[in-house]
Amino acid sequence: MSMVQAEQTLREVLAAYDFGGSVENTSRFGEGHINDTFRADVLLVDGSRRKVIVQRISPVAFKQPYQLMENVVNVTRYLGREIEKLGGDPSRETLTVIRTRDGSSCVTDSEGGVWRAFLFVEGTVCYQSAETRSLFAASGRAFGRFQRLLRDYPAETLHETIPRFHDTENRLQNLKNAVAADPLGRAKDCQADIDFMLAREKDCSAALQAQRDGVLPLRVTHNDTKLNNVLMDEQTGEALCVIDLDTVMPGLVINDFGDSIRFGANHSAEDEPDLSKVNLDVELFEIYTAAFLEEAGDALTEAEIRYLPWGAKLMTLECGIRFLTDYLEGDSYFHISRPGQNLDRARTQCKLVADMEEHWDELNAIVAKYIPN
Ligand code: ADP
Ligand code: GN1
Ligand code: MG
Repeated sequence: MSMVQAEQTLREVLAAYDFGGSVENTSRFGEGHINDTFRADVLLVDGSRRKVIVQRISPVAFKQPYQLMENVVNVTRYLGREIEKLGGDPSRETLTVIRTRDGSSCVTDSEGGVWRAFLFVEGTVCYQSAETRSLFAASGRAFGRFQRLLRDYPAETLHETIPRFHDTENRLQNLKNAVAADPLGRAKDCQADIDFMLAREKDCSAALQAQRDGVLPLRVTHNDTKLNNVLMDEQTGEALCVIDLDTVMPGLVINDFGDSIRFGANHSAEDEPDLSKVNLDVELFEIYTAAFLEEAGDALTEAEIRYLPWGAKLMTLECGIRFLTDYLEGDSYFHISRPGQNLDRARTQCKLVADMEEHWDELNAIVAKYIPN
């Protein structure tokens, strides 16, 4: 598929929709690394305005966009029904896919790009870092609740939108392949980082082995639980809506926990070049643990709780491996806004992994408090 800028085909895409008025303005929106996200401002016939999210699904990340949309439609419909049973508002507490004029859940542009539109969840803030403890706790409750709401969802009906997404062993193999090929001659700039990751080869099997041994069960999981994939209510400060459902698939709950810790339990940006600013905040780890388990705890086994620190370490290591692989391969997967950004991202992850190792006993003691007697 040609990789034209999404802006070039956005107009065609808008023509496929009836948003109830005319689109006055469009702009790039959010700080996701994968899809091309736009906000469209619509002037309705009654003179009022609404916003919608219009998104091109990343063709690099997602090879089967129609299957992906089938997942998103079915999961949001299911969540909507569960939210309604609890007396909530599905149009704000989960994503709602807007249908095209001909009733489809997505539209293909003349370049082969696949797009979808969502109701814009108004009155929300999307944070890029855990600015306050209560914000981080709220996100933990949101992802814990997400886990709980989907506990009876028929996992076997979900498509695997990215095969082997959290297969850390395979991610490390991909890094080795990229180092061997080194198409841009970048490996020499990051030998220490490569060595750091290769030295943890055995770790890469920890969760997968537990899964193979039947210790950790497969569940319906989100798989991309960073703080900027949850919208916070502007008024109440409570988490409102879990978004970015492209990777909802069968997976390990420890990975959902772990990815949140990776991104949120520190006070630096994911691409912070000054590593002295990148530190695991153990208190935030504990706050998230308590909040996540408050909502999801009943559904989890003792082994899952015991393995939570592994989820944190593995998601961080894996994400570092992925950033570094993408850096070596020429930044084709994760969007970058400056050269070297994926290398900086990889290095923050290594720093956090090292911190987690340093605090390993402490992290395990924290989760042990939440194992029911
Ligand atoms: P990516 O996969 O690229 O991360 P996301 O689906 O997470 O794409 O969307 C990117 C950003 O767009 C989010 O972090 C959030 O700020 C914003 N966003 C996405 N969907 C909505 C929505 N329905 N309402 C309001 N903001 C949204
Ligand atoms: C991507 O799509 P986004 O920006 O929410 C990535 C995650 C990474 C994350 C790192 C589908 O998340 O796996 O952990 O970047 N999503 C996909 O910030 O690859
Ligand atoms: Mg996102």
